[in-house]
Amino acid sequence: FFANVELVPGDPILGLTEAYNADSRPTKVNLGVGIYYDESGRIPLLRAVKQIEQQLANEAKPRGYLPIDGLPAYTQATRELVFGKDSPLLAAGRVTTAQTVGGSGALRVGADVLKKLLPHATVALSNPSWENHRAVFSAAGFEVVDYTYFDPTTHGVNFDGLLADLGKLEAGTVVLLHACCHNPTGADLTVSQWKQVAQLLKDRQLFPFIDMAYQGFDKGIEQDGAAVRIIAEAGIDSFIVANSYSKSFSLYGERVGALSMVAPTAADAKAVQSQVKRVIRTIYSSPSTHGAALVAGVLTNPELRAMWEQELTEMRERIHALRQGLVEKLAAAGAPQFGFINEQAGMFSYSGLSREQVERLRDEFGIYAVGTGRICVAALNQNNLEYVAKAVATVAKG
Ligand code: PLP
Ligand code: TYF
Repeated sequence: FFANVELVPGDPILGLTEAYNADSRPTKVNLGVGIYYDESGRIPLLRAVKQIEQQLANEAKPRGYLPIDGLPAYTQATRELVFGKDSPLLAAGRVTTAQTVGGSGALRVGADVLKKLLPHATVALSNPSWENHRAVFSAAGFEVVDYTYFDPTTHGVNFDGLLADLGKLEAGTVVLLHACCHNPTGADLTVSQWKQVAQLLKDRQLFPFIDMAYQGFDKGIEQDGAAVRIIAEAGIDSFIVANSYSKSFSLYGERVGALSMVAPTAADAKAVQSQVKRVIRTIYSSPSTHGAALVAGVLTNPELRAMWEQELTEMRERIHALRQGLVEKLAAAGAPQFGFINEQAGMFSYSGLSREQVERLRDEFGIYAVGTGRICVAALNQNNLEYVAKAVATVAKG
């Protein structure tokens, strides 16, 4: 049966890490995958996470199955973080949240539920978007289209193009929106632009599907969640938020995410939750315990929560400093045209480097970036910053 099976291409981003690992040059740098590394080049284990983990180890609790939709303390704390504790949607019981296998799991479960509820919808993604968005929504059976997003000349958002394209979509189209720290470009909407987008979505009866994988990585927990609140305040009665703690808790491998679905009434939310549970039951039955216990333990303990918020603040401030350092070192190396990196948000920057320039970075310098020119700023540190800046300046000169 398995003779002549088609070999399909691997994930281009995760494949870069394999190539990086196989590279023997000591000066190599991996700017490919979206992971936050600390100043020593390691993935941090946050102090708050370490504390709760030790506490839980001491308690040595049994590991029964979680409910299909996950740990209640986790889903409740997530709802409050994502929508804001004082959100009228929460008070009205209109938000139903399920723990999922990472943000990726939230996207896929959300897509499968939507396929059942809006079977004929098309899904619109920003151009460009995270490559997995297209893969996940296509795999769930949706036709996927693009809307204009990035302007390569300004390295920011082409807002007129975005409004024009969203305005042309058919009513009922699912519009995937990055809440903040847009992957791959680093170009985000301002609050006033979000308000215009929310109004347009409402007027044209488009369905918002918000992906929030980087809450707290640009301006702060509340500011980075502005898109969710603005869409709620616009009076759009049904929408989805997929969120991930992979980055904000530095818990990549624990696969901690959640799917929140907003419905017009509390009764509708109950029915929606039954649909979510049916989908989860038929994929993996119920989620795993450990990561969710860590996140819930930190979010619900005032002391640990304050510690986590402080650590999150340190991570985002360090990213800002790295952006600034990179821009300065690039200018010093004769490439002053990269000032826009300071205007972009989150882990990523669409650097504007061509595929050929990215290849030269890899071949000549052992610096790995995505072929589209996306670099992960959060992989820089004081040891590699100057090396990277000089290499980028060299290939940018041509
Ligand atoms: N959405 C975006 C935009 C991402 O960049 C990521 C990155 O990992 C995810 C979703 C998936 O999150 P997770 O790693 O928790 O599955
Ligand atoms: O875009 C990134 O680099 C992160 C990590 O299939 C990632 O979101 C990349 C590819 C993938 C899963 C996660």
